Amino acid sequence: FDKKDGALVLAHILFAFFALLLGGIAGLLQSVVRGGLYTLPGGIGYYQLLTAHGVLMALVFTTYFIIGFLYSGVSSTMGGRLIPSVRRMGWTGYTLMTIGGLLVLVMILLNKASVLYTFYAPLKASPYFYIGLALVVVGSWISGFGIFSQYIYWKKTHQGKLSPLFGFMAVMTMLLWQIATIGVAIEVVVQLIPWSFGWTETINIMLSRTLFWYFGHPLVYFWLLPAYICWYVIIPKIIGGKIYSDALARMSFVLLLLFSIPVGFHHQLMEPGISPFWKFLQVVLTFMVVVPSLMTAFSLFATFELNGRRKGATGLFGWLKVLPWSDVRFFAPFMGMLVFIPAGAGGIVNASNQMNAVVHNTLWVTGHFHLTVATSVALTFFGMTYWLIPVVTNRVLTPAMNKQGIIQTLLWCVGMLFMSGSMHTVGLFGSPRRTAYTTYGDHPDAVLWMPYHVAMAIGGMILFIAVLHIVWIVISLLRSPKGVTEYPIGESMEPEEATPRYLERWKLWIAITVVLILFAYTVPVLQMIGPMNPGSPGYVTW
Ligand code: HAS
Repeated sequence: FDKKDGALVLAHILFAFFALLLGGIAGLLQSVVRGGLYTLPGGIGYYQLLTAHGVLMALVFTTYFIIGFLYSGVSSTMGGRLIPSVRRMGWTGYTLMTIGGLLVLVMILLNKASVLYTFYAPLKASPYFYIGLALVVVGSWISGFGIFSQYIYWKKTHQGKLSPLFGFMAVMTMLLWQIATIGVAIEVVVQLIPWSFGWTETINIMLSRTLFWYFGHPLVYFWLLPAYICWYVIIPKIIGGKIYSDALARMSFVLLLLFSIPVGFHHQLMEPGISPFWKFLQVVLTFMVVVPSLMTAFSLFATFELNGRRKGATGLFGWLKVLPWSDVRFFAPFMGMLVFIPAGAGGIVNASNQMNAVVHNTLWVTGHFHLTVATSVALTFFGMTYWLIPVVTNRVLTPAMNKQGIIQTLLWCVGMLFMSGSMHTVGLFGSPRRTAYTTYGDHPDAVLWMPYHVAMAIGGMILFIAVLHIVWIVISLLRSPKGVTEYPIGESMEPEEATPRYLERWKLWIAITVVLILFAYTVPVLQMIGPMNPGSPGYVTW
């Protein structure tokens, strides 16, 4: 692996794990506070910790890991190394993101930005918190343009050829990110910064939440797509099989681009100020975005089964026996896949209007995203780390480290079983999310919730040990023996000609995405900002 590219990738990965460690400390503390087991010293606030935890885990850990991983893959599959201008863009993006990220962190630590990771108005943070966020977004755009440039360079030097699957998926992931972040950029620059500086007195709450969720939902697919890249492209190679269908994999990514953005209202189903028709429409689109995940499940089962049959496995589940269970590069992402089945089912519950009324703003939702992003995605990212760090540092994974990885994965799953299991259950009993320790004056309902909150704290403690374990593994990987580790890229079962070329017609997919966004958002946004405002007291104009 190219040394200079390796340094860029490693810088991203190490920063990601640094954020994971800090976020893990905040997570442990807040879980024991909420369970009533500990009182915070020195004026540290519960919501301050919750903000730090959410921002560091959901925004910093993921974004750095994803960009580092995508750069590693495009370097490997599209040219063997990054062209110098792309590498420069990668470093510029990294620097801006890091300056912005540190500014955000300092504001949270100073207790000037305890606004949670969704930073909803009217909670107001210091303007420097929002400026930090804007820098992170601009930095990530530059990194995204780097990935597009490498793709364009590859296309120019390979006229008429189908792009490598990894490259295609990397472009799709960053495209999704660029289109989605426009919403949060407008919210931060046009609404939040002027308001927090005091230049504007009021803020349109409905609009700010809508702009946030226009970004916030595709954000979850920005986390998911790199995990899907691993499941589609890397896992077949690791298990010694082949990618079931290149065309199906590309199609599922196209569908994820089209349908992941015009669905933000499923986070706002319980909010006034949006007419039921537009909520209904976005719920229909939400059910459309489930389809590519079902296609992914189908494709994974097909890959596993065909791989097993080729190796002589018989019977309905014989293929399970020939999977490499003791290889952490397979085992950790596999546990992520397994957890994604109940996690995705929970998402479908959330998306259903009537059931959303039961679970919205309860700990059920927190349970849902600890299964999706904090288990399916996080375990997949951990699983990738076992070969990614050796690849970019020209080292090898030792059997001892592999064993540690298996233990770490199991620890994570057990911790999450306690934590997310109790969150889901107590959420159904009505326990609200984002609430510090309280028994509401010993109200019987709240007293009933308490054992579950304690179980959550036990899960939090196990997970904290697992965070320390993975950080220790990362440090050990940096010191593992020198050697060559292959970048595991799977091959498709079908010949290249089987993939229809229209799947790479970017202009077409971007145009359809824009049409869908305009369709889903134009009227409701106009209703929020004035011309079509029906004038109910629930509406505030600019
Ligand atoms: Fe979600 C809230 C709906 C997926 C993350 N979600 C959240 C929040 C986060 C989040 C962070 O409709 C909280 C935001 C906040 O702070 O308020 N979500 C969905 C739906 C899906 C979904 C329909 N969510 C995700 C993913 C996330 C994520 C992915 C992160 C990565 N979510 C919602 C809704 C809310 C919500 C509402 C708002 C709730 C509220 O009221 O506030 C779907 O995309 C899920 C589709 C998934 C599947 C599963 C496919 C299974 C696969 C695995 C195959 C396994 C194999 C191995 C092959 C249909 C691909 C098996 C092997 C064997 C041997 C068995």
